Amino acid sequence: MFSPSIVVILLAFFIAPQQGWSDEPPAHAEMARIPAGKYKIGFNTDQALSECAKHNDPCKKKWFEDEEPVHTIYLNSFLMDKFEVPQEKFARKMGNNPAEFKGNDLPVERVTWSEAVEYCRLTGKRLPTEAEWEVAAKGGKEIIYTWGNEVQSGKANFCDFHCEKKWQTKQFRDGFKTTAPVGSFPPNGYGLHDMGGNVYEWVYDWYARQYYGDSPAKNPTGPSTGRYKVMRGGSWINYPVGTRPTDRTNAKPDKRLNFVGFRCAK
Ligand SMILES: [Ca+2]
Ligand SMILES: [Ca+2]
Repeated sequence: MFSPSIVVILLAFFIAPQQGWSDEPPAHAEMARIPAGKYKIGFNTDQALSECAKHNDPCKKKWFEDEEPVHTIYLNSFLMDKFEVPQEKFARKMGNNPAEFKGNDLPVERVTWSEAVEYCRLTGKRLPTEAEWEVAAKGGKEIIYTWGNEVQSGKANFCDFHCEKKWQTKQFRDGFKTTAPVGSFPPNGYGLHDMGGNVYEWVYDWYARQYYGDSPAKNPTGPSTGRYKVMRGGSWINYPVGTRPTDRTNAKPDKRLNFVGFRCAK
């Protein structure tokens, strides 16, 4: 039998780490592992168009054509940050905070692609590839949005009732006019927050409109060159349909946009 003092010591052993938790948790607590395997990526254009038209007008087919064809790829296992990079962490590592909407827990935005690459490098990580990002965003499920198949209030930060843009989707309320503190909405199937909405996220790949038609079947890393970099996941400024895991968008890598941030992979 354990003596009472041993029980006390054992209890102290189990309780102490939580009381003495440092403000820098180990990497595994900040990241989720996405298993190696075959994954379906891409989306049907007509389905995307009808999904858009359920809640918004106008909707244009050309916005969604780059998500075709749906195809299967193989990915090695990787780690993904659970949160968009918040301003406090970015500023501490980079010595500046380019964000327009200021707040320690708000996601950094107005960050260039190169700055995102540099931040990830300094933290021993890298930007995810476009394919990794899409697979991670789906959370291991075949669903239209990161949370399921229907747009709902309280699942992601998009251009809702509070959003002061003329294309706001008034019938939904997420509570945020612009950016929300990272992790304000429930995680997806892999434990990742804000993969849909809040800020777009830069990924590693150059953008090519037809890339899903000719990408390699194993660990695709994008075209070898280009003018635009891919950003993913939609943001506070978008229709809900823009927050789907399969939505593909792009911008020049030196652009500073108040709706584009990033997260790192490893
Ligand atoms: Ca919003
Ligand atoms: Ca996001």
